Formats: sequence, C-alpha cells, structure tokens
Amino acid sequence: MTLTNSFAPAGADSARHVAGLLASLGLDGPDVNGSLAVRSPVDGSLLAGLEPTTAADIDGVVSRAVQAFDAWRRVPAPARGELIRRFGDRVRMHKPALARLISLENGKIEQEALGEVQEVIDICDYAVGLSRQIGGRTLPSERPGHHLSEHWHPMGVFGLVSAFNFPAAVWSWGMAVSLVCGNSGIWKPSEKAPLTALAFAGLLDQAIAEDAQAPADLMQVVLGGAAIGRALAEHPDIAILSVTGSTAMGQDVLGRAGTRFARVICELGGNNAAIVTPSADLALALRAILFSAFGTAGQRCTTLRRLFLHQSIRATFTQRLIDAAQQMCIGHPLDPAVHIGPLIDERAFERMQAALDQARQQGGRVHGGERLAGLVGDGVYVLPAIVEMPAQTAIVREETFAPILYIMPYAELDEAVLLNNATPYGLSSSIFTQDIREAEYFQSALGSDCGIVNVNIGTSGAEIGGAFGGNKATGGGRVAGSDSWKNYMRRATSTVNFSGALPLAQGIRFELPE
Ligand code: UN1
Repeated sequence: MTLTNSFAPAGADSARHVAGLLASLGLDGPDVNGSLAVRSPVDGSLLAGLEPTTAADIDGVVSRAVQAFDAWRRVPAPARGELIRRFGDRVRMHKPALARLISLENGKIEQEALGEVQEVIDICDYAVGLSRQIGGRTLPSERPGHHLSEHWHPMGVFGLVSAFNFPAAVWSWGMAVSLVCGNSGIWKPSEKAPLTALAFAGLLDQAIAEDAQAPADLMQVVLGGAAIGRALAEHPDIAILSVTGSTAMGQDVLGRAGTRFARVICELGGNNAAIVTPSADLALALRAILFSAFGTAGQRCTTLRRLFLHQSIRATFTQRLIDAAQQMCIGHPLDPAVHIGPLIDERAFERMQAALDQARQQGGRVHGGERLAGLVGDGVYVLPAIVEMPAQTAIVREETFAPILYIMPYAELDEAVLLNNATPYGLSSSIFTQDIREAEYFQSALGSDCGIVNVNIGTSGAEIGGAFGGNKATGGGRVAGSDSWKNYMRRATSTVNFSGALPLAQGIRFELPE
C-alpha cells in the first residue's frame, strides 16, 4: 500500500480552487455566509456556506416549475433535444474543470470524476438521439376500420433527489431524458455535494438562456436536507420523482408520494456480489474485483461487497487479492497515482468500523480497514478491508457504504447463486467464468435476481445505454437507458373508428330498438 499526500492543497486553498473552477465555467463563486456548510472530504476544509431552501419556498419553486412545464411541453421534442445538445457541448468543453470540482467536493479520484462527467456527456448524446425517437406503437385492432395506437406525452414537473456519490451523473441520466420528454425539473442534490449541482445547473441555465424556446425556470435547484426532499415528495404538483439514496429514504418518499399516486423511480441500496468459478480468468477477475470493491472508496451503489470464491481457488485467490490491495495507492484524489480517495465523512468511517467489528464477532478475519490519520488534512482515509468470512452472516447481508469486501467460499454454483440472491437488495451482480453453461445459468431465470447481471466484468461501471436500476429493496426503478424514457411520460391508448359501423370490442351486441 502506498500513501500519498503530495497533492495536498491545505485548507483555504481548496475553497479558492473551487471558486476558480466555477469562474472558469462563467459562474459566480459560492456563497460563504449561509448555514449549509459544504466541506471537502479531501482535507475537511470548508468550501462554502450556502443558503438552504426552506420548506416555505417550495410552493413558489413548484409553481414556477408548473409554468415552465406548460411552455416546454409545447416545444417539439427534437427542439427540446437541441437544448440538451447545447448543454452537452458545454459539459464536454469544461470536462476537466467539472471533474476537478467533483473530486474536491466528493473525494473521488480524478479518473473516476472524469468518468462521471463522461457519463453526463454520454447521456446528453443519448437524449438528443432519443428526442427524435420517442414514439408509440400501432397495434392490430380486432375491429374492422379501427386504428389502435399508443401516444406518449410529457408528464409534468419532475423532482429528482440525488446522492453525494454520483453528484452529477445520476441527475443527468434522469434530467436529460426527462427534459427531452417535455417535463420541467426540480433537483435536490445531496447536502454533501451541492456545489457540483450548482455548477451543472449553471451550465444548463447558460444553455437555456441561449435557447429562445426554453423557459427560464425549466430546471431549478433546491438545497437542503430531508425536510426539502419530503416537501417535494408531498407536493401535489410534482408528477414524477426519482430518488437515489438509501432504502429507508426511498421508503419514506414512496410512502408520501404513493398516497397521492405520484410516479416514483427508486434507485436505492445495493449489496452486490460476484462469483468466481474454477474456470475464471483470474488475472482479469482480480483487476475487475479490486476496481468494483475499492474504486470510489467503496461508495458506489454498484460497489462489490460480497465475493463468492469456489473452494478450489479460495485460498490462493484470496491471498492474491490481499497482496494486490496492498499495492493500491491511497491519498489525495487529484494525485494521478492514487486509486482510493477519502471517505465522504467521519460518519462513514464510524459505520465502516462498526461493520468490521460485527464481522469479527461473526467469525470474520479482517485484513486492512485501518484509518490513515493525517494523510491529507482532516480527510478520512482508510485502508481497504478484505474480510474472510466463514459464511454469509448478518453483517454481510447489510449494505455498508465503505471499502469492505467480504469473501466466502462455495462448493456448487447453485449454492453461490442462492447466496448471491439472499439479501434484501437486487442491484448488481457478476460471474467470472469461461464456462458458457455457468455464464448462461447466471443470466437465466434461475440465476441472479438483480437488475444488472454481468459476466467477466465487475459489478460497477454500467454504461448509460442499458436500463440502470435494481430489484427488491433497490426499489425497482430504472433511471435511464433502454426504454426507461417511458417512466418520464404518460401513455395514452387511442382507438379511432374510421368505419361507418360501430362494432363493439369482445363481440358484445348492444342494439337499440329501431
Ligand atoms: C450510483 O452509485 O448511484 O454503474 C451510480 C456505475 C455507475 C453509476 C453508479 N455508472 O457504477
């Protein structure tokens, strides 16, 4: 393991760096006097003090969004796509600065931050294409002279709650698609990553200002914690909500929004597993597993947390993983040599330690997991933890948002698949194998019950083209990709009778007396 603090800009420098990055995007520096303190996980320094939105402001925000929707739904979809094209061009142009901002505010290494900005660019391209493809089907009517078809229309105001770990990408998946679908938007970013939100929203506002047809309040940002999220969930004029975060938060939003029949797209917790079978390409599996488990410091919803190794390879492959994890470089996320940046905050560290303690009590052998105090200012840096478990105990079935990889042996593939499925969550899963039978079984109806089922790649790093989301307590929502644009529109089924007769469906006779 290599530690590095070679990149550490101390204290106030991070704040100055952020202000400079925002200026390079043509945006004002952040407020400093508000009560919402934004700290950099890199070194613990204060980046901004933002003015939070109050629950009393929400009515005004929503009524502006309703007005914006009324204008935007009249704009043809391909013209709506033009706005996303302009926004995407700006993001492309400012990719390095945006990535840097993400690293400083969220702590992910620059390579991953660049990847996150690329996800935003990719979904913009996707949404521009989609703006010319949204369309319904014509279906065969059972009645002569009848035309049966589906029409897709904008829904209304779209509220989006995003998490700290993907402070830009998750918003962009939902928002870019929803905007071409004709909705207006309100974004509540995580209180831990509001500056990234203000930067991306600022670039979108610049694109809106250049677009004669786009209304000014098309996509508004609200800042604050759970109370603001609840106010959005309860507001009768918000037609669709997309929430990314914990399962408990999703349940809370579903409870509130469900009673008013709002549509809710949930992308919640995950406790993802991989299976390594005896035929696997172990060098490939090793790199994929380390990136999935310890990339983003274990703070992706797609992070690999549970690893099932066939008993014939368990001892040797576990040792290879432990050795390779020790080669990983931990430190300042802007240092190009670094693989693992800081945890988001002290709470994340406490939860990690509590999980490791429980793992020990449940028979686990922990390698790593210690804190590297003083590495960069007050940032929370830890060694990744590999935990050899005798079985899939209670703590292993819980989602801990930290770089912890539990390793367990298995004898038969059916047993490993059952273990893969034996958590409340169902987001992502992988199998490493060169045996086509094993690969197909894992993807079959008897295989993994997750929304993402991979072969010979890790659990994280999904592309934007495929539908993203998971089953069971992960919430069932598909945020973007494939046909998930349908989540952002209302469907009308239409039957037109162009005959002179009135045959009823199902052959029902209903004749009036002459
Ligand atoms: C998340 O962690 O909420 O598949 C999203 C991935 C990324 C997105 C993760 N494309 O890992």
